[in-house]
Amino acid sequence: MKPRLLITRQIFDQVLERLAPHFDIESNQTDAEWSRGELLARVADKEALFVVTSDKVDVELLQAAPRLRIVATGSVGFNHIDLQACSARGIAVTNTPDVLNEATADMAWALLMAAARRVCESEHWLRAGHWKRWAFDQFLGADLWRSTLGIVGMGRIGSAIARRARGFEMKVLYCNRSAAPSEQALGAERVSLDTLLAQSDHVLLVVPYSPATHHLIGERELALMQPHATLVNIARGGVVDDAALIRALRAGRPAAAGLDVFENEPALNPGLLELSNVALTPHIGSATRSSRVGMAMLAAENLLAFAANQPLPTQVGR
Ligand code: 8YV
Repeated sequence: MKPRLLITRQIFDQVLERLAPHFDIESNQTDAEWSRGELLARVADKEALFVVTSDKVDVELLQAAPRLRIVATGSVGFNHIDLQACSARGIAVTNTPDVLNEATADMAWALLMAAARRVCESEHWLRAGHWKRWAFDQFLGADLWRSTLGIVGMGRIGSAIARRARGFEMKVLYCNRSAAPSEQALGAERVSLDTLLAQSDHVLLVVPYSPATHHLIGERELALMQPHATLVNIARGGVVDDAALIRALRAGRPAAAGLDVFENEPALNPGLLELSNVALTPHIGSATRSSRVGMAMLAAENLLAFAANQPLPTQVGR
């Protein structure tokens, strides 16, 4: 008998076709997210579960899923999964590293440029019919070329961002638990978080979320930033204290922000919507076709390895 697999989102046809011969699949075919109760009911008889970051895999879910053997998340981040509880039950957890590095690094740059050069703000102004004349001081933004970039979290995505900074002839500072092996090749200098915040013209957050990085950037840290600086968060909601950021942006320090992730997403702190100096995107850091298909396919490869009793390609927390 084939193992039963629950897939919480619509996925690409080619991925479903890869999985279909090996699993008895129940998947969400609608645009709507299943309610928590519905998810818990559907997972009850499943051996395998394919989730995304908004599906919380916690003790409650595991209790509702006595047959569960594997959780494959279609994401590199796995802070939505209780690894300890899974491991205590002998449930394997897999993620999707690397396949999204370049797309996510591109998005960090897209948000940085949009925020620093006021792309969204000026577009809204233009669409609202305010453009009557050209002026020397209209929508002055911050320079990127030869500025100082601070990268908080120099892992695979952080390094991909730093590589792109070379083309902008930027000085690159970074902070990380340990020195990045690519430090020399990237021409990057490791400093403390406080030094990075104080010396950078642009700060990019790329750290995984954990209790240790909860509100890593709050009121004190924002106050260390330069008034003209830009803050970009493509990491996780909760790494930034959104309420503190709103107060700081209102006061104009930092000058601008670019945010792809939020504390209670998809709900947004309404204060963000009132600010013109913030560029907002709905958690689309990895959203290119090749990257998203790569992520779904890697999650599928892990599930197929499980079905074949083979080592899992990208297991976490072992
Ligand atoms: C995902 C992400 O697209 O991989 C991650 O950790 O945050 C995004 O790339 C999204 O969270 C879907 O699971």
